[in-house]
Amino acid sequence: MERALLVTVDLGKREEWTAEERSRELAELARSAGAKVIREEIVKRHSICPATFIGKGKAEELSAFCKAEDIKVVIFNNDLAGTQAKNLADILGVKTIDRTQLILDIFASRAHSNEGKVQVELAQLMYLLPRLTGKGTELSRLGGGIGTRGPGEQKLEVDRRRIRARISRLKDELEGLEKRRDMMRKRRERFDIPMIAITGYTNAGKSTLLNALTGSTVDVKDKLFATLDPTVRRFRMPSGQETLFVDTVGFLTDLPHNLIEAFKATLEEVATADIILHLVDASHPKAIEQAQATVKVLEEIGAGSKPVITVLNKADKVTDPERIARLKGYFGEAVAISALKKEGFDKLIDAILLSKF
Ligand SMILES: Nc1nc2c(ncn2[C@@H]2O[C@H](COP(=O)(O)OP(=O)(O)OP(=O)(O)O)[C@@H](O)[C@H]2O)c(=O)[nH]1
Ligand SMILES: [Mg+2]
Repeated sequence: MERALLVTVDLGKREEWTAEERSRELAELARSAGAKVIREEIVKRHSICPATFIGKGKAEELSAFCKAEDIKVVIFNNDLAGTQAKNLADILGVKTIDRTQLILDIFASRAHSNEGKVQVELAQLMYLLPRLTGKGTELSRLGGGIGTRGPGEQKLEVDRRRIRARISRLKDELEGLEKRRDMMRKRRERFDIPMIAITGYTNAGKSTLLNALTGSTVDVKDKLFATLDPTVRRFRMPSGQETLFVDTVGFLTDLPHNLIEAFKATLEEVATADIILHLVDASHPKAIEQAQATVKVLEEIGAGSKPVITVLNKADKVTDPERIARLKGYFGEAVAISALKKEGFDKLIDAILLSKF
């Protein structure tokens, strides 16, 4: 496991997530990428330092810490500009990556299908392109591990012209895959099987719900972004009606835009569904903010006007009896379930039947 130092800059603005909360989530991401978080540093500043982001003095202080603690990677919670990343790596003396690179790295390690791999490589190259300075030697300096993995790992080109050519080839390939998907969708529509998309923040329990309902065996992990490729399974309603449930990639606050763009095809499974189940981890302290981030992504992918059923999952884990009632109050209408204990499914199915049939 790579020993990691996390750095979050606190500009003192009042935001929905405090710097500490954002740092907690970054630590979860880092853990999901296989890092061992040694320290979470919160740097308070009035403004960003254009050259080194956190200021030269602070960077030198952290550099000493990295040496003393054998840190292998420093992960910044904000997106770094190309020059900032370069200057920081020079001072820190270890691999320096930002939140987007960390997320891309997790996606890269989870991509199994051909389509998933193409989408991840596309997102990685789109991230890289505007950041290449000069001849682009940054990649070789990274030296393996977190932040450098990917389907295109061996191929990650450093030449702008070749990257552009590769991006357009990958886009063509995706278009071909999308056409196939379109055909499958049309076939589905002809048979009039309603499609229900399980969506929500990463780790909300989407795959657990799919497995519990349909007896499927999608990988369930207490990790962020365990699922990347969509899985579709049949489910017969008690009324006998056949339905299809789809489990897809989870959402996150400030999901890198390149990633959303590259994953359009996967996310279309959600946008074209008849009903959206919005799974919320009711036991998470930031449940409401996570739900807001999910709604934002749903709007961004054109699923904003679909019928949505809010599902408060992990109700078994909620100890405060008032909490579920409070969350129901916040969301208007919501169904509380435990995907793990298979509780509340009757009410969930009632809600689905009410909204569609
Ligand atoms: N206590 C409790 N834990 C749950 C419940 N549902 C899921 N979990 C746990 O939450 C973690 C994440 O579950 P997943 O089903 O992988 O979540 P997901 O939404 O598919 O996550 P990603 O694919 O990573 O976005 C696992 O450790 C599950 O065992 C629940 O109802 N109660
Ligand atoms: Mg999953």
